[in-house]
Amino acid sequence: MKGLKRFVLLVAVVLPMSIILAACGGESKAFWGDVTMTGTVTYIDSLVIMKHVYGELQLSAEALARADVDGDGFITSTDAYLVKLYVDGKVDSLDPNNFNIVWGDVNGDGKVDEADRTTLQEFLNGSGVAINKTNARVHIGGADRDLGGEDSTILARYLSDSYAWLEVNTLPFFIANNWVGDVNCDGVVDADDVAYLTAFHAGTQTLSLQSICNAGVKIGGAWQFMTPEFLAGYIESL
Ligand SMILES: [Ca+2]
Ligand SMILES: [Ca+2]
Ligand SMILES: [Ca+2]
Repeated sequence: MKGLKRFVLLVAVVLPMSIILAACGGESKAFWGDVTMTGTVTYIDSLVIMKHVYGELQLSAEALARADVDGDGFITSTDAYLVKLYVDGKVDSLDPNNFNIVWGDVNGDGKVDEADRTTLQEFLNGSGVAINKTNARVHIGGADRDLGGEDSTILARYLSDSYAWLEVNTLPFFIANNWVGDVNCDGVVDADDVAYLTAFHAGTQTLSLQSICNAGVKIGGAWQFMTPEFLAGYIESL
């Protein structure tokens, strides 16, 4: 009962107040995506959402409200991915009211059909046709990359009913524990990953969502990124 009261209080008071504060306070205080409640949105928020998705931590009620950045009512890898895109400067806002993602709707007409596959193919062939790049990015695994053949393949499989929904391919990708430390996502954990992580900590390397997961480590009860020294020690212990 106590827990329920607390939840109701959170929803009734804290959440609306946060929204009002966010609305009044402009960009000074992050709300959407800031699940760690530090006031800013970073890759750590993306990591924490992924850890929630895979049951490695349980987000609080307020964190849950902040995490559903695509506004579909569920916390999924899509939310973590959008937070990452925001940190990378590839989307302007994490307010679900500000953007309406329709995965696979490459041409932005509100529906997903054969025309989207044709448009994506034209884009990939360098025709210069304008597309909705967020909608088009249906393959979100692997290292950071441009739109490519994987997106086209997945869209084709969806249109031919081989896939029940777009993004289904992303889920198995994030589960394997043996990816720990494989920061550059090449399938092995070695000195190259230390170099990659060093570049990330120096601010010269962005991380893919998979990299973010692979670089995460729980220290002192909180998820954070490995330091290059930590990773080097981990590799030594293998
Ligand atoms: Ca969501
Ligand atoms: Ca379309
Ligand atoms: Ca590696």
